[in-house]
Amino acid sequence: MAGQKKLLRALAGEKQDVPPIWMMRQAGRYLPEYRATRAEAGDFLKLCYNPDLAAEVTLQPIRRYGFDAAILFADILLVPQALGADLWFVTGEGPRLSTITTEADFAKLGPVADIHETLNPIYETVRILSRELPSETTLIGFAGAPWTVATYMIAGRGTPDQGPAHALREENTALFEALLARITEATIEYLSCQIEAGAEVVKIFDSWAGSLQGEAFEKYALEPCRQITAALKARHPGIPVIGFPREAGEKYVGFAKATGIDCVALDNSVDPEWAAAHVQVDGCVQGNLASRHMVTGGQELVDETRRIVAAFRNGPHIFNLGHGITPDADPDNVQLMIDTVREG
Ligand code: 1CP
Repeated sequence: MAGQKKLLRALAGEKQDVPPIWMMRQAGRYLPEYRATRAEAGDFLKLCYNPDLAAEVTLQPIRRYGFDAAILFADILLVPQALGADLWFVTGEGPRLSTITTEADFAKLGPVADIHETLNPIYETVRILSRELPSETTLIGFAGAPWTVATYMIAGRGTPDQGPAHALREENTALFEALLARITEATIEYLSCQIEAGAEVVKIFDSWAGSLQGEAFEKYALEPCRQITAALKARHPGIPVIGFPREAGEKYVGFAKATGIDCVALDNSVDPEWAAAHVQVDGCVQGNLASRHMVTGGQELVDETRRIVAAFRNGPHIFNLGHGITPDADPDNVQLMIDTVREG
């Protein structure tokens, strides 16, 4: 595997003395250069749909820090928009979408075949990035997992407990499952186009997987991830897939085997020593430093970073945060984390 990019080597199961490193939301508001480009674009969605500027913000953290991977700059909520939902962002609050709670709402969504009309600029961003990234940097494409995307489509916004989505799932299971199936199909097409445009790895973000319990987790988090992974690997043999069933807890165990993904991304609620013993035994893991260290820094950041590197040292590992970096983070703390990981 010599000569291959560090991140791809980890995904292929190689243990490395210094793990590859990247960071969720590495292109984001904690960086002054991101804020400047976002202002130039006008707003967040205009930035997502402007291939030159979206490629620029994707490259900014690579130039500044030399991460081993770049993640396409886009958002998981572009898929609902491409399916016909209204989407807008309220400054200081977050996303808003038209809601889907009845068959009539669902009937207004368009067919999966039409999503590319909206999503073509995203594929163009991927093409620009695959030309412009340094040869050692891996390009990661992504999409939201069907359950997480559905929680926003049903509620019309982010919610603390995904209550409206759980309610629909219980009260109108047929409609809920039809919505999940539509998102699953769209996600396969979307990720497939990202791969054709040059994404070397894809990541499926299931940020709200942890709110699904028991059989519901198997049906609505694990099974869609398995279907998407199987379809992508059938069309693009060898494409590595990272899954992120956030806050899955004990359900992280066996998730990679059951879904066919190559790497499980861990949030910071799981202990790295526990995860090394129970999750990394099946293959590559990614994670899992708490994002708050990017705000607080200091010796605690160094100690916790060293602890995570040491815990995962005996198997394939991609160093990352347990969730996205927050806008109040200090860019110097990111450099301290990278230096600590790379000091070996
Ligand atoms: O104001 C801004 O500039 C917007 C902030 C922002 C950014 C930087 C949003 C709005 N999305 C993004 C980019 C983004 N979103 C990326 C780009 C690549 C990267 O650098 O990591 C990715 C991978 C996402 C994924 C995403 N969007 C998720 C899954 C991961 C996670 O954080 O749990 C989710 C849940 C979203 C929805 C979303 N988009 C934006 C916000 C603030 C939210 C969360 C809304 C909520 O739950 O209230």
